[in-house]
Amino acid sequence: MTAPATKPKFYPLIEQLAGVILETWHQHLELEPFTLPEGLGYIEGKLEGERLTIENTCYQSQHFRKMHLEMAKVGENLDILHCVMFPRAEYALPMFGCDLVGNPRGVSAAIADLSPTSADKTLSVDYQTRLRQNQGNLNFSQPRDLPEWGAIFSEFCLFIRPSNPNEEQQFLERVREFLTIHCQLALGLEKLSPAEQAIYLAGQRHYCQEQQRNDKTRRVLEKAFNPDWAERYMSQVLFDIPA
Ligand code: BLA
Repeated sequence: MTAPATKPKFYPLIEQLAGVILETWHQHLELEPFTLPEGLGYIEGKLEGERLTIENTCYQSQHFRKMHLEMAKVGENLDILHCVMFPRAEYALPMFGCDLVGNPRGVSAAIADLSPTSADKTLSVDYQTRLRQNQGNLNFSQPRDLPEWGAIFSEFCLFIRPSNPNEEQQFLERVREFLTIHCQLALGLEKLSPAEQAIYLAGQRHYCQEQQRNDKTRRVLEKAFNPDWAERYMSQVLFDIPA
């Protein structure tokens, strides 16, 4: 299926965040296309009579096996941005992940993180130093509690409901910072030994397994398509576990 001639309009913060993600990727990395499994680039389903559309943009680079930006729309009521950068196992890199869930009244969930994949599940000193620099300036009035599987996220994880335009812009700029730090530090890394690669790959596998426990995502996909399709999409597109 090909994308419709008229692009759907998303909640403004979602459009802006997609712009920031693509801009930062293009600014720092040499991008190559990444082909998703057959038929999963542009998708349409029906959720309780409402049309669900999913648009995927996907790249790879020297340091990242797969950089996935997804924008999904359920009728007029639910807009979702999902983004994950999967590192190549050759590099000691955390996982960048971001999810934004919006409705006509605002954004209910805005989450972004650089999640560790090392054996001791901490970020390197370089990441910690850069991430601490502006952390003290952040101020969100409605922080949200992570679910149990959220133990995969770092101490820098941002999970909030933005309560006004100022907080929306603050979130946007913090994500830009996460992405800039991530791309810049990735470019300076040496390749790991095969033994070390195995450890980081295990870390990625664990991250993906835990993300697949997100019942809220699964429920939207199960209702719009069916449980088998949802399982396939979550395990092969959203959080595919590298071999
Ligand atoms: C929450 N994700 C949600 C919610 C919905 C989705 C409807 C509930 C919103 C709310 O509680 O206000 C739905 N998200 C989707 C769908 C897709 C999607 C359908 O990406 C894809 C088609 N999720 C991620 C990534 C992270 C993530 C990369 O995909 C984090 C880096 C986190 N989403 C995340 C978390 C919650 C959430 C932690 C809250 C879960 C909870 O409260 O139980």
